[in-house]
Amino acid sequence: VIPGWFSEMSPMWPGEAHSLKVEKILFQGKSDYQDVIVFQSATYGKVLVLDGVIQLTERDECAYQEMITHLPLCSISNPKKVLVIGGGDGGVLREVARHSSVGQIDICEIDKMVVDVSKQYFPNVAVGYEDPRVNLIIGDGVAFLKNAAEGTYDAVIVDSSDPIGPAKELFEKPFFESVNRALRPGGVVCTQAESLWLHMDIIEDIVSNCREIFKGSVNYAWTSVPTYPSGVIGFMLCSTEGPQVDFKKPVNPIDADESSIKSHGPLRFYNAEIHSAAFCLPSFAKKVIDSK
Ligand code: AAT
Repeated sequence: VIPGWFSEMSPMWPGEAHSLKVEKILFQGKSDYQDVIVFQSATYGKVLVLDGVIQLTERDECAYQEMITHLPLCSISNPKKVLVIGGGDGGVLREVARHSSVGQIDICEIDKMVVDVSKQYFPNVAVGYEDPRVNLIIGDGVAFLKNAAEGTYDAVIVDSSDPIGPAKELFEKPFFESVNRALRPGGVVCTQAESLWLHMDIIEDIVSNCREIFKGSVNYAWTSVPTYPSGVIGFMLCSTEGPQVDFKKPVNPIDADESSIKSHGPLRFYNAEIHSAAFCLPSFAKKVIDSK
């Protein structure tokens, strides 16, 4: 451990630790679920850390939040009801709110401290909560989806932390079954699905569960986020039985949408080309994912 630096260590990425220089610790607390830290870094702006793991930095959060949101929402026309699981910082809400077709945005985050801390230290991220379409539920996403009415949502976005801690069940089969039930026919789900470099074992399990459950299409996409382990993170994108969804060909463009740019500013990362490119996989991963 280098004094004055934060190093991200976890059994999920043994033998390596990405480090950021700390200027100042702004918040340190312990919620019912996890340790919460906010610090000012020297080069990535403010950083939110849960149980020692970086959740977002001001500098690169756009890459993650824009991709996890617009990959599913730009793949279907006229999304109306959207559910976010996790995502307590509000960044995904901010991105969902760009879509004018959306009339209802439910969010189920387990940890109220994440919501409060984000509103205090990350106003440009938590701005998502200011949209009147947002309906916040503090609770466990697994329980929430178990009780959700069948066929309710056009899209579910699972912005979850890693499977060590409160998010463990969000990576398991019963959870994906509940998601499938809560989606309308031809509805879509996008879940945080870890790193191609570090977690092919986890990805393999998610892919085989999803192929059994989601009878539409099942795809893996990825993006570059410098402050996530190994610098990349992926997403599992699936659709339910019903009208076919071709995730690789976005039908609902947002990057040139004038009203979205006017109300929310231009997108920093997502565009239609990077959408399609996100589904191109390195050969080692393609072989495994296609064979599942
Ligand atoms: N958008 C920032 C990125 C995140 S945040 C993940 C959120 O999921 C956290 O706020 C956490 O409190 C919440 N969460 C964890 N478990 C549950 C649950 N069971 N139900 C609802 N919300 C939950 C993800 C960062 C990825 C990091 C990659 N290494």
